[in-house]
Amino acid sequence: MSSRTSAPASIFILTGAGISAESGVETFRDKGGIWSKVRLEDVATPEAFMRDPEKVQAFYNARRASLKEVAPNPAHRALAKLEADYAGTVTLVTQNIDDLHERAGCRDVIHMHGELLIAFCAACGAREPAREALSPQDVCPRCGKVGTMRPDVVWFGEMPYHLDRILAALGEADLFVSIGTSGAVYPAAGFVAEAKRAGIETLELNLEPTEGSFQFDEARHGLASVLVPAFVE
Ligand code: BJW
Repeated sequence: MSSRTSAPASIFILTGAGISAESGVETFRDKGGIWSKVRLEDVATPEAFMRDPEKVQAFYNARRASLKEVAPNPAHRALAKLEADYAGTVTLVTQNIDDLHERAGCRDVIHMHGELLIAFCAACGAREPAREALSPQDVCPRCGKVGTMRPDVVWFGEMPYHLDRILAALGEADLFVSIGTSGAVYPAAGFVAEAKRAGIETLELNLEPTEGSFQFDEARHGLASVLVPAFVE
């Protein structure tokens, strides 16, 4: 790891939309980002899905379709290399619902906000691959209900996935690295404070300073495609 004298035994990495930005995936809160075009209350809450499933499915269908047009960038590839080569433990937690970490070669990615390429039945909990568009007319292959299949993503007001595993790994880490996230959404936004409380070293890699930058021991600003490979080398 650059600028370190002894490598840490356990690295906890949190990624956000910024790591996929240079692949062509839209971020949420940057100028021209997703939340400047659509109200999150209309597409990213369970209430929105109940009120207007067509609109919510169309929003995610468009994002799923555009995933086919993008590819991992050097930042995703650098983290895959780190996971493969590092002698200690690497825990990779992403808030992203894309599959670019996996396509770069990462084997163990914890998707705390779910995955766009999985469909989930709100009635019985069945999960199945979702490579194509979902529709409010879809039938759950397990329970047979109509209109209950939704993208397996975590909306506002829902509990993020794998929190027990995530918090356990954070508690055992020596270094917390936050990459390409504005730190606007909890509970992920609270991980840096959690790390500080536990005496863990903290590093932010982001295009620009965030509201939470002051909480990190060190913050480096620039493109993820430059900062992340430099960090890994
Ligand atoms: C670059 C770059 C380049 C650009 N290189 N960098 C306090 C405690 C707990 C909960 C709450 C709380 N206060 C409020 C809440 C509730 C709520 C919340 O946080 N609201 C806030 C708005 C205040 N949270 C929830 O509802 C969550 N659930 C929950 O809290 O359950 C109860 C609970 C309680 C206590 C403990 C545990 C649980 C669920 C949140 C679900 C978020 N869902 C979304 C959408 C669904 C998936 C999808 O459609 O994709 O997830 S919202 C959206 O934001 C998406 C993202 O994963 C998430 C984070 O965004 P991210 O990744 O940070 O993107 P941006 O755009 O904000 O930032 C990008 C950054 O990249 C920028 O800084 C750029 O500068 C940078 N960048 N290009 C490097 N090339």
